[in-house]
Parts: sequence; structure tokens; C-alpha cells
Amino acid sequence: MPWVIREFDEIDSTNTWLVAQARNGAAAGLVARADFQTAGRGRLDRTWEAPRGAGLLMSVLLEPPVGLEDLQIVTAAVALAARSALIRLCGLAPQLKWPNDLIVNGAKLGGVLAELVDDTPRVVVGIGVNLTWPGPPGVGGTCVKDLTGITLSPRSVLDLMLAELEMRLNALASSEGHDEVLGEYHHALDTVGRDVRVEQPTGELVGRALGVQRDGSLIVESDGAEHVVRVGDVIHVRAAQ
Ligand code: BT5
Repeated sequence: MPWVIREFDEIDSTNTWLVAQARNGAAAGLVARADFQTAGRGRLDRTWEAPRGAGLLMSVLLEPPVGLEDLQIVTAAVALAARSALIRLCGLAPQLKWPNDLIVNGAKLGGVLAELVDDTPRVVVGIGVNLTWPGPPGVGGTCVKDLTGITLSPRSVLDLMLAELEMRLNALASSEGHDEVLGEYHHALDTVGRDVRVEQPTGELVGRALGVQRDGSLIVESDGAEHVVRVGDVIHVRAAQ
């Protein structure tokens, strides 16, 4: 993948910028990284905050080698790529909270925001990773520096993460490679085996997370039946045994 990296001192949101570029015909592989966002976005109209230079704030435009129905595994690949970059740069192995949060001991280290570009098979996937600031007070965040004592530069994480992402996107093009990414996702997911409460647009589901489907959806057992969760916020209600 010929990545084309655009870096900004300041921007409203790397996701917003990249979606606009995609609508104007930008090619897949375009990457935006910013030192500071004035309107960083989380999912469901929430915000993502970070002081200047304190975290990796990036988005990438992808045309995934899988159908739109498999989009969850593509966004998971972005989270896994960031996780792998952190393992290689400082030995920190965050877990994932379904669908894509990076967490360490339950504290949020990073989050992913995926947005489809109109009705095309293209998607903008953005990620924020806290490097030297643990997030706003009261949200239970953490950062690489507090966990390891190591100060990483956003650009070093970006470069390694893009190399890791490329490997996983290539893998997703074949059935065996897809199995490998899925295996890595399953291994990294802290959610599997836990009792969870899932807040979905359609209501709340309480049960136990059994695993993920091939497309990355979460399987939750509740009242003796298996439910497939494609969207929703998952709250871990009890530690895994
Ligand atoms: C996410 O949303 O976790 C997705 C975050 C994606 C941010 C990246 S940065 C680059 C790209 N450009 C953007 O504009 N966005 C993407 P969600 O699961 O909805 O979590 C949002 C919630 O996390 C907020 O409501 C806060 O409670 C909390 N939060 C905000 N900033 C945080 C931080 N730096 N660290 C930890 N938690 C944070």
C-alpha cells in the first residue's frame, strides 16, 4: 500500500478531514496525522480530547479487501496494528475491549472511530492513542508514559503501525490470512469470557461474551440464546475468571 502521509500542526478532526478528501476522490492509502485536534471525535457524537503532541491522532482511508459486511474485522486490524506497534516500541501489550478500544487493566489507552464514505466500499478509520497524557479527568484513561515510563513520538508509532496495518490488510485478502487476523483479534480481546452489558440502539443486552464471529461481530449468550452484536457499547460487568 503506497501510504501518503499528511501531517498537520492543528486540524478540526483527522477523520472529518479525511472523509471530505475521500468524497473529493482521494485515493485509498491517504493518511492524516495531527499534533492537535480542535474537534476530535469519538463514536456516537462523543469527543476525543488530547493536548498538543500528547498522543497519536491519525486517520487512514482504506478500500478494504473484504465486503462491507466484514468491516468490523478491518477496523479491528487498525486497533491490532496500533497494539503491535506499541508491543514492538515499548513492550506494552494493550488488550482490546470489543469492538476496538485499547485498554490496559481496564483503563482506556486508545479508541477507534470508523466511518463509511457514503455508499462506497471505502472507509475512514481513525485512532487516538494516549502517549503522554492519560485522558480527561474522570474517564478512567491511561497513557503509555504512565504505564512504561517511556515517551514515544506520535510519528514513530504511526510509521510502525502503518507497516503492521499493511500486513494485516494483505492477510485479510485470503481466507487463511483472515483466520490469522481473527485469531489475533480473539487473543487480544479482553471481552471474551466476560459478563457484559451491551448498550445497543435497540436496547440493552446482558450476558456473557463467548467470542467473535468471522466478520468480527461479538457473540453474546443471554438467557440461553446466542445473540450476535454488530454495533453497540460494551461494558465489562465482571472480571474474567
Ligand atoms: C472512541 O470513541 O474511543 C474513538 C476515538 C477516536 C479518536 C480518533 S483521534 C484521530 C481521529 N480523529 C477524530 O476526530 N477521531 C479519531 P468512544 O468510544 O466514543 O470514546 C469517547 C469517550 O472516551 C469520551 O466520551 C470520553 O469519555 C473518553 N475520552 C475522551 N478523550 C479521551 C482520551 N484521550 N483518553 C481516554 N478516554 C478519552
